[in-house]
Amino acid sequence: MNNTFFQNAKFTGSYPTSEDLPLDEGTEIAFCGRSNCGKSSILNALTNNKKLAKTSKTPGRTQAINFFDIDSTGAFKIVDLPGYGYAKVSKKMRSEWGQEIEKYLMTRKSLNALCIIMDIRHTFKEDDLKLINWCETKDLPMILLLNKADKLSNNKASQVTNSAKKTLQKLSTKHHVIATSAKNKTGIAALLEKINELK
Ligand SMILES: Nc1nc2c(ncn2[C@@H]2O[C@H](COP(=O)(O)OP(=O)(O)OP(=O)(O)O)[C@@H](O)[C@H]2O)c(=O)[nH]1
Ligand SMILES: [Mg+2]
Repeated sequence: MNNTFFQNAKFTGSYPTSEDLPLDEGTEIAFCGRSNCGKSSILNALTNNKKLAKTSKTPGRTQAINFFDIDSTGAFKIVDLPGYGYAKVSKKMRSEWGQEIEKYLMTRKSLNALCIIMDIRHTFKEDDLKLINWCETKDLPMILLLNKADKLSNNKASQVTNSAKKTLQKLSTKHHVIATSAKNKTGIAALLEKINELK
């Protein structure tokens, strides 16, 4: 499959709260995960556009709900959610972010699937598990990415991937586990394929 479809992606807006979001129509896939796991980098790798979503070495870069139109009709969107679990943000701010993410997840009718991203070196933190369980409860399809796979040997990366697949095997909701690297594009073609199936 070629990814020319994704290469016309456009940033359409940044929303500090879950109120006043773009119209709840068409289909959306939301990217979520702990701060610094590489959500914005994966989006850029998918769309082959390093400038699409802002990335940063400093965790907590994405502090709003960012919308991207993937096709020109706006019928298919990707949503880059703020990262969770960033310790250096005040408790109050963290809980406000959490609430905004939760409100978005609970109310958004066009949300078709969740792409949960983890750092392959630090899998399954409490917040990740919460999201996975939430997908199961809502019967929402999920793609789990083990990102920064370039930080491990191929052998170790496939060990972690297999073990993550085992952890999820009891889920009844449709799910996929893919080891990715936004840096060297490992797994990006597989991710494109799965998104295309789910959108
Ligand atoms: N080595 C390596 N570095 C990566 C990869 N993906 C992202 N990074 C780096 O990790 C840092 C964080 O990436 P972001 O894409 O900004 O992460 P994020 O999840 O959007 O972070 P927040 O917006 O803060 O939640 C940046 O320095 C990226 O260059 C990867 O696959 N491999
Ligand atoms: Mg980001």
